[in-house]
Amino acid sequence: MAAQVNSVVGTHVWVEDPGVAWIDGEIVEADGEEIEINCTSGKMVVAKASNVYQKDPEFPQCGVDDMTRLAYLHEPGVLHNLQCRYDINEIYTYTGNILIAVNPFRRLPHLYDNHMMGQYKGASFGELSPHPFAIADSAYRLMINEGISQSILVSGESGAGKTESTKMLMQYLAYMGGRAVAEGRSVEQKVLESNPVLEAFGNAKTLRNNNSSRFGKFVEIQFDQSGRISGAAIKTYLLERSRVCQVSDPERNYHCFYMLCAAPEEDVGRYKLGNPRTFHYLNQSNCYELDGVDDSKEYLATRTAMDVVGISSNEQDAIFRVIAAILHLGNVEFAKGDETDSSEPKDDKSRFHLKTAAELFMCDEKFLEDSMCKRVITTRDESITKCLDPNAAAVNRDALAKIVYSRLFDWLVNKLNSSIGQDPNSKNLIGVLDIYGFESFKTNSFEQFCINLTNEKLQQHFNQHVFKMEQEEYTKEEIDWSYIEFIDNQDVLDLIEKKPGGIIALLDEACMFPRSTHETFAQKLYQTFKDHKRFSKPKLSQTDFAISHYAGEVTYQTEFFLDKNKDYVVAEHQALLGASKCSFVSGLFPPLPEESSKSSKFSSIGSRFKQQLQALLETLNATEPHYVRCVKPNNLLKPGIFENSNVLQQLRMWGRFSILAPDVLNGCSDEITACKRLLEKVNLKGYQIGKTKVFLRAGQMAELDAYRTVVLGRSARIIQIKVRSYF
Ligand code: AOV
Ligand code: MG
Repeated sequence: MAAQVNSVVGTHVWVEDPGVAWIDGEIVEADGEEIEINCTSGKMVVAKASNVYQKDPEFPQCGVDDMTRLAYLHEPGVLHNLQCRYDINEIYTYTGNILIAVNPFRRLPHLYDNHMMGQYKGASFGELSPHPFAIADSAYRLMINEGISQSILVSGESGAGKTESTKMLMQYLAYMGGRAVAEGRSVEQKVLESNPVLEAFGNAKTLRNNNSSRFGKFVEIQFDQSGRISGAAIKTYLLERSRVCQVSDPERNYHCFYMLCAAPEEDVGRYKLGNPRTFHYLNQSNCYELDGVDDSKEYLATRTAMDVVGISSNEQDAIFRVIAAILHLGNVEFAKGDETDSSEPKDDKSRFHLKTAAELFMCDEKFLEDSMCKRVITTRDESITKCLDPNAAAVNRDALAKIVYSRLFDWLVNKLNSSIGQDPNSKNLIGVLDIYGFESFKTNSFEQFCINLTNEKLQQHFNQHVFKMEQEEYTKEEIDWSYIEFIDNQDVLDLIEKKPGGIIALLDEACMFPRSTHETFAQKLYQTFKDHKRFSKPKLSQTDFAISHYAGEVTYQTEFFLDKNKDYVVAEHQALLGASKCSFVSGLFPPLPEESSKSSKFSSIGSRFKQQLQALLETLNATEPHYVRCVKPNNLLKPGIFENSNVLQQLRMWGRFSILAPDVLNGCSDEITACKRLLEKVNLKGYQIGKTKVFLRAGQMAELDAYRTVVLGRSARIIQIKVRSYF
């Protein structure tokens, strides 16, 4: 490997450090491959020359706002630049035309006000400080000028700032595409206010983020001929259902439950609610409040947002009535009934909650009880009513809560779409994608599996985009690009998605065989993928499996995979709520079409999700993409803390991300000749000279600098050369 450094005594360098990833210092002795460094921390370190990187002597104190302007585009340089900027609240940095956003974990309101939006309007890209507004502005202008649909893809791990960035992008697009005079509730106002509504019902506190999106979201904003917003389509992806009845400490259930418990007395009284600590669906975790969040205010804000987006007050009442009913439902406990293996509400308290839930759902109380404690089995000749034991009844109760909640969420999304309205004539679209970030917890289930698949797909899209951009750059420079390496994660995607034979296909197969269990499913995975590079079986488990994702290895627990993959509504639940006297509730359970109620064809959540992702990627592929990559600087979710190793881990998972620099040379033949001569003279090999740029291999910039130090003297920086780097 080529030396990464000019190993002359006195040179300032970066050297790896087990604590803070990289530290800087000065070479005090260089003996071939061995280099001794006096670090600024006071430590003396001996390192191999290939592990030491040149520090830019001309690095400005506040960093540079575009990574491609770094003389040394290596890992410590990139990291140092982000940190210097973060320290002075410059949370945004470009890498070419990709925006890197480091989460400040503190409000910076001046960054996003109207004045700021005015500044970015019409400013050319790169003229002002890096900002999501600049990305949105450039997408908007490309759409207007070239008539090509655009997309802005926001990625990063959980809690990195995707949802916040997405809101700023939407805010700017609404500003650009808004009407000067508000005509009642304008389309753009509705588009913006859809965010707090969706967050109230689809976000929750997790270990990684106090406001974690538990669904994926793609908002396609439609513009008319004159560039005004004329409609929008919101698509959501797979809401995490299990959270409705299962919360682990110190996480929370969906925000709306706590908001409703903190609502004005009148509402709380009407729904017979009270302290969230009294509800089973909330008190499985000890966390009820969020730092800096007042749920009673959030309740009112959500109501206001619902007004803006056109949800009537009757509908709002029905929505919160259903939310309250779910809480009461969760408090119905079961005890053994009179018949063997039967069950009934445990005590008066359970009966009270059952009665209240029935009232709120506006359905028959006895019918509700039976739909949880009994199951009708229909054979060809007869129907048999089977009693469920208390455990099975509780599982059944949770299934009811989950299906109601998920139907409610879907209703909200449909309502938002119909209220905002679609413009069927719009040819100009800007899509903004905000998905759930990569997750790896102590236990990871089917939800994490789907979330991580989404991230894996998006990563592939990013890789392809960067590869294409580099190819174009090389073609423009008329040099050979055949050796650009394409960093690929197709093997992980195949492992998960391939049909037949991938994990999702095997899971579907397992779901269709009545005798399958999670054990047999896991065994099948072990057999099938025993030689797969990205798959492994953890030593101490007979049912877990691990996938080596682009962002790291995740171990999944198969226990609930089969159940969670099955997409069905218990017939009794359908019948119960379909018959509700409340048209809102019965509307959530429209009658099933004849064939589908008869056919027992298995419907798989995993496969449907896979298809949705495929469709999303096809949409994205028809647009010109822009990227915002969010970075989470610490896991404490606190301001002012920039943990090197944490950030590095996120940078590394992006793979190569150096987009080549803006033009630094004009294609003047004299300069090309000068470059050639210079490079020949210092005996560099493997570089390529393009029309306007010289492409060096990693480490060659340092060689050049060494040569310069020796021969030309410090000030003689003749040409600025950018280094392609691979991380
Ligand atoms: P995520 O969307 O990437 O996570 P969020 O956008 O919810 O992450 O950001 C997490 C938290 O970080 C927010 O609630 C804010 O407190 C803070 N934050 C992020 N960006 C900013 C910003 N630009 N200014 C101020 N605070 C910010 V997840 O949804 O979990 O993957 O599934
Ligand atoms: Mg989010």
